[in-house]
Amino acid sequence: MAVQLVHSGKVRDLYADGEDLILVASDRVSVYDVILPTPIPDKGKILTQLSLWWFGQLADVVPNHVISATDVPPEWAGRAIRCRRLGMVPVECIARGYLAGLGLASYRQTGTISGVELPPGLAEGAQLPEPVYTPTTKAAAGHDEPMSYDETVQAVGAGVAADLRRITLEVYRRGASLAIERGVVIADTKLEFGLGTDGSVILADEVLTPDSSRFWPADEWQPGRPQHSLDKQFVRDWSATLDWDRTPPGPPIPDEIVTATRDRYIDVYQRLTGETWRG
Ligand code: Q0T
Repeated sequence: MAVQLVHSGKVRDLYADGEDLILVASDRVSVYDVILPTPIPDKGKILTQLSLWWFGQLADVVPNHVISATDVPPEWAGRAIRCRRLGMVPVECIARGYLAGLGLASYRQTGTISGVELPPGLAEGAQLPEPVYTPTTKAAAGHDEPMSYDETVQAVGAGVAADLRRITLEVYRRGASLAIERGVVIADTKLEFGLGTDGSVILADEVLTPDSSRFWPADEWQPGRPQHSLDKQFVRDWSATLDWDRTPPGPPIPDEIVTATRDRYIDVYQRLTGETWRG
């Protein structure tokens, strides 16, 4: 039976193959939430292989949706994962260990993030005293909204809500502590979970990739300013030199920026996994 497109995201596509799903990572790249017309060669393969490596590293923390990374249509070899079709939890599970993005905005406005009171005087990019769980809704259109812990309990029940928080923080702690030893700050990460037939929580989607997380080079980390992105900094810096208003369509990326960015994705993969990238 032929695979059928279920959902096309900004950078990844989801197909149904009988009972299973096939998650396919493209080489598309976004900057300021706009997909650029030029692909980054091998980006989808690199992030898929990184995600698979993390699923393995985290197998003792949480079961995952992976069925096979090799039993996929040959044209998608390396960039696709065959996975179990799960009932998805309607919560985006985010853990933050550093002050950036919406966490920074919330701290500046209220001194809190997701109801957690933080010490005064933290700088942009600062490490938090401990990681904070900041769940949001999964909006079909528009932007995800913060959810209180109680709202997650209303949405999924007390048992699953507690599992989501515990597992999200454990995945973040494990990932961030391994990454920092290898020169990568993982500032925050977004996880998606499904439920097994027995109600158990299963890690789905991608995990601890630079598309689902903020990765910063540890040797350039300097609280008090916006942090350099480990993967997209060259694209951002180049796009900032253009007369472009950050609305679609984005500009084509010059070859030297494409090459430097591809090298960054390979570098992240190699640093974290300790494996040589063989594309
Ligand atoms: C999903 C059931 O479509 C998505 O991303 C790609 C564009 C997000 N998404 C994932 C599911 C998964 C997964 N992963 C799963 N194992 N079972 N649904 C739905 N949306």
